[in-house]
This record gives sequence, C-alpha cells and structure tokens, in this order.
Amino acid sequence: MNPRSLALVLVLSAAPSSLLGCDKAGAQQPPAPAPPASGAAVTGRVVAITAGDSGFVPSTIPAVKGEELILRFTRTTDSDCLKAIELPSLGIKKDLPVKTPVDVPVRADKEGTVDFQCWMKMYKGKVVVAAAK
Ligand SMILES: [Cu+2]
Repeated sequence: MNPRSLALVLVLSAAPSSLLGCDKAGAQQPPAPAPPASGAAVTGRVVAITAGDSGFVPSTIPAVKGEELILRFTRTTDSDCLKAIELPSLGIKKDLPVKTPVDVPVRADKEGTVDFQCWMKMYKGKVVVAAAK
C-alpha cells in the first residue's frame, strides 16, 4: 500500500465517525427557547384606547405606513357589549376583561384603515394609515 492510498483509507474511515458525531451533537442540542408570550416581543407606539359605555375613545387612531402600534384596550364598562373585540382584517379576536389592559399589536404595513369593533359589531373604531412622508 503506498502512502497515498493509506491516506485515502484514513479519510474514508474517518468520515462515518465524524458524521455520526455531527448527528449526535445535533440530537443533544437543547430545544429552541419558547417564543415570548403574545405581544411581549412587539415594540411600537402604545395607543391607549378606552372601551366604555360610549364606545371606543379615541375611535380614530392616525398612523403612518410602516409604523408598529400597540393598541392597548381597556374596558371600563360592565356591559357585555365590550366583553370582546375583533379586528376582522387581521383575524384578531380578543376577550376584554373589565379594567384589564389588553394589547393588540398592529403593523401598519399598508395605507388605508384597520377597523376594530366590539364582538357585536356595534361599536367601531379604526386605525387610519397614511402614506409615509
Ligand atoms: Cu357591542
């Protein structure tokens, strides 16, 4: 056996064990950390919105395209009318416990309006997204 073929044998015999080691290392990796709780990772302008007997205050929220908002709804009425809210265009529905702020992140990624409303579609409000300057 000449030195060149010996080297080849060494490479070939080393390959499977290095692959095995690679697999083993992969299997031993800890699972990816759990994603943060809903809303925790979103940063943006917080807009406090009161959901009370007269509906949403404010009911119109101006925004600029590209902006990230956190709509912080606080229900101040015992009325079941506002026990839940929805943002149909974003497919978001959330319960609104009394006097408990509920954050709804909204990415204003296109011009137009993003409507929000009580679950009965009685009270309504909207985020109005304008073009970035
Ligand atoms: Cu309602």
